[in-house]
Amino acid sequence: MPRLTPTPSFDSAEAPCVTFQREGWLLAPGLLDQPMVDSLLAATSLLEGVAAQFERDTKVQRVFFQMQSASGRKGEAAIFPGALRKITSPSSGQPAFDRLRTDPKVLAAVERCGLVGPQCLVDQVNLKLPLVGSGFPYHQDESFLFGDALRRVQRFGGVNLVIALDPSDEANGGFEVLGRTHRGGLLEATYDTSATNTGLFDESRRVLAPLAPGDALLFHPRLAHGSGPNRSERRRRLITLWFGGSAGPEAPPGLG
Ligand SMILES: O=C(O)CCC(=O)C(=O)O
Repeated sequence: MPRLTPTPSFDSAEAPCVTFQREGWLLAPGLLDQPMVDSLLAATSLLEGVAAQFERDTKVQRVFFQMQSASGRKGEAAIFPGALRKITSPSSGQPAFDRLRTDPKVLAAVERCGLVGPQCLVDQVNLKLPLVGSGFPYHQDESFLFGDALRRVQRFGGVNLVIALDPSDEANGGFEVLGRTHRGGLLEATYDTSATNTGLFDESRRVLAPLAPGDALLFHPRLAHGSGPNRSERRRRLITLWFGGSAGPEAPPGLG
């Protein structure tokens, strides 16, 4: 069963950066207000409109549309035209997503976890469609970094976060973290999106934290995380943002 308490959070008495370094993650309830969530949902709908007839993964300008296939595997045909699994760089197509990369509340939350001079490296929105939306195998985001972004995170640390646009819970494939797994190294893991990678990482501190729209969960780029399929008739749209530091002290222990 997922462990639900105690939940590391900005609402706890402990300094957020201390909790973040120990647990590898932290909840920020109500990070975004409803008008902001509504503007991001509207932007997501506009991007879904662009992809309405897509049957294959497609890049439009700098926005990459990854389709939901029957197996969940990347690169396969869409389960139906317009069925989206993930949009990478929605900020290149929609101003609401672009503004989010420098949103003061988002930057402040990331800074409270210990990052100095945060720079957004990656933005995405995951659609996880009702009934057909597949899960994300447990993985460590740091293993996908390369070039300048990797060097930045290695030198100054990084903080990633997800922000819920819909209520997110066990039934619709809520986001899961494997607490404290950031303390080990990067594990060799294949990233077959039709798999789960169950048993690869230490799951003894697995948490599926239910999220309301606007809630955020911040996590270390090395923390293993993932999610199950959406078995419900509800949507589960979730934004992911990755930040690297840019100045200040070299990465403190547990951040780099
Ligand atoms: O949307 C999710 O549940 C998982 C997000 C994630 O880890 C990813 O996009 O790589």
